Amino acid sequence: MSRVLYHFPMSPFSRRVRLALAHKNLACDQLDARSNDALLVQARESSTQMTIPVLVDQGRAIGDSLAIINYLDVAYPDRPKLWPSNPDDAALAFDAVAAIDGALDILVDLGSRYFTLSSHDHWSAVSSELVGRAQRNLDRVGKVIDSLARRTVASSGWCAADITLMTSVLWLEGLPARVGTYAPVDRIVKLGWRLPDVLSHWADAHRGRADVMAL
Ligand SMILES: N[C@@H](CCC(=O)N[C@@H](CS)C(=O)NCC(=O)O)C(=O)O
Repeated sequence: MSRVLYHFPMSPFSRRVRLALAHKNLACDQLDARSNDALLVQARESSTQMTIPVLVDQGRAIGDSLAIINYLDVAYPDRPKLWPSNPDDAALAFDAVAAIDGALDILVDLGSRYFTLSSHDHWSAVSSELVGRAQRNLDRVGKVIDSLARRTVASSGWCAADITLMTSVLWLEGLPARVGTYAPVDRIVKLGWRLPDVLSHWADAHRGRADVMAL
């Protein structure tokens, strides 16, 4: 049975899928979609999203990291679950992931897709408003994590919310060191957001995991 993941090695969206595959203990060929132009075109054209990551699993192509994670839980129900089944845990996990992506999507959009508008008169007002939203989302996730007297989002243990949060924290923490390597990184760093310390402290408990270290 073939399973291929088109990914970008440093992307938080790709990395969360790689951790999800590891959680499910599913082997997968991983193709760096930046390694050649033809591969990137092939990856983008495989799914309706036209973004990376894309998983092609047994002839089924799925774009969008969360769609891929949801798919994996449905397609492989006998493997460790990615989403908690207890409603209290599920509510926390889904809400945290929505907030994390509410921050990440804004930062990625402003630093890449929308950046061409940065010379527009209203750019400063619009981007400040959006970065404010991103910051509120990060701060909210920080408060939730701070309120939990445990190491994982769900009481049932490591799940897709932890995977999403971990890869996002690693990405946000790592951006300053990557300045000068890729123009969107430079722009995202300059947007003026701040990663709450509580999220880095939370991540400390998971940095030594074998799957995280293998990212
Ligand atoms: N919501 C998507 C976002 C993926 C995304 O933004 N991917 C970026 C790379 S980090 C991308 O494909 N950028 C190129 C493009 O949009 O053309 C997901 O969760 O997979």
